[in-house]
Amino acid sequence: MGLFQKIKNMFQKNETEKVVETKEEEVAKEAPLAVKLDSPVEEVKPNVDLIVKELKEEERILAERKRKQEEEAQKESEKSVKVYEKGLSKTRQSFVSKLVELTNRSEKLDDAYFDQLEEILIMADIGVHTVMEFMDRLRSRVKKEHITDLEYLKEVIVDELFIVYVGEDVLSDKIQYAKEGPTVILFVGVNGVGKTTTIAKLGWKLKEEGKKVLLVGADTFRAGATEQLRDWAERIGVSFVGKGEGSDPSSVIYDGCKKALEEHFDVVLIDTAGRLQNKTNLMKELEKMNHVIGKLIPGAPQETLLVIDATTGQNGIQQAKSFKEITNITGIVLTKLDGTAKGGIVLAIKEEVNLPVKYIGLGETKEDLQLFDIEKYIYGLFKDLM
Ligand SMILES: Nc1nc2c(ncn2[C@@H]2O[C@H](COP(=O)(O)OP(=O)(O)OP(=O)(O)O)[C@@H](O)[C@H]2O)c(=O)[nH]1
Ligand SMILES: [Mg+2]
Repeated sequence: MGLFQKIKNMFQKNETEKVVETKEEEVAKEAPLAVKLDSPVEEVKPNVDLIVKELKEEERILAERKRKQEEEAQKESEKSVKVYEKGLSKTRQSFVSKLVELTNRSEKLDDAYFDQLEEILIMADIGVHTVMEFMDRLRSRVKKEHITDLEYLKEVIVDELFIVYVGEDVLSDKIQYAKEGPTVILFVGVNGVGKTTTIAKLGWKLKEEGKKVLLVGADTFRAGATEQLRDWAERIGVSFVGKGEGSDPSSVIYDGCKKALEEHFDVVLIDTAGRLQNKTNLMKELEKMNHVIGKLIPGAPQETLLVIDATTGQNGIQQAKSFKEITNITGIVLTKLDGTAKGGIVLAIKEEVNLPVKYIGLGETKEDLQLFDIEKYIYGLFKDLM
């Protein structure tokens, strides 16, 4: 089955699964009871009745609990799909409506059609190389499958975009947690991209998952940066370590890691200053930070996430290339996707910098940070086509 159908079925499937499971549960519930009820031994009957009653009650409670859990998971998933839908609406409106328009006004699949499609994709910031690869794949598939139906072609486009993104790759989009001891995540990125806000959103999410979270304010460069993070820590109800403006970021990190070890924190999120003006200095500073972290907590930082502002388009891609040269970036957080019509940048990052997008920011509230999920992303983009 193609991705288009798969995503289209995503929600209906959830519904039918629920119905099927309920039926199975009912059968399972009846079976052991039938045996007990058939028992011919008279004397123990009152006992059997009691046991049956208790069993029934226990099963009812278990079934109820399971149903609630499933309901919660379903609600979470629906909520997350909604955040994607809403956050990608700008991109969808410009990108998909252009695609629909093109399909409506074209009569056949000719060179003019392909040229205009190419233009639409490039306008969405998908990135020239990705678009080229995609167009080649699409042209050869059209030829091979003798596709002439423009409606069907829309489905093929969704499928092929997915394939271009996933490729043969094994890049992990999940956060790597330490097997033991605190997991340290270092956030880097230029000014104003959304590092501090992302840390707050992620801190809140992890706390909700039951983790003990520590925020470390190692942006000692910008006035007010420490206070901004401290305020967030208070608002989301997690711990905080920070020093005054101008102190050595590595010494703040030292204090943070020490506290994390002594007080058994699960996750340490470190905010850093966003400067890329002087590459050599930044590289040295990051080296020092990594050294301090690794010395106190072997194997850490488990993740160094580069935060990029999606509204800056190709500029963001350049930042990713530069940061990749100076330190070991393990993933990208792409913020402000809600503020751009060029949400195709997700695909360009993959193609041009070959780093996994781990989280995306789809708005300013704490719920708006989402683990990147290619299927929800494609659904968010193409939902009007389905
Ligand atoms: N719409 C939208 N706004 C966002 C998102 N993420 C962050 N912002 C906004 O971007 C602005 C800058 O965010 P910060 O978190 O302060 O950025 P920073 O990288 O820490 O900035 P510096 O500390 O100055 O380097 C704030 O107004 C945030 O509310 C997002 O996903 N969507
Ligand atoms: Mg900041």
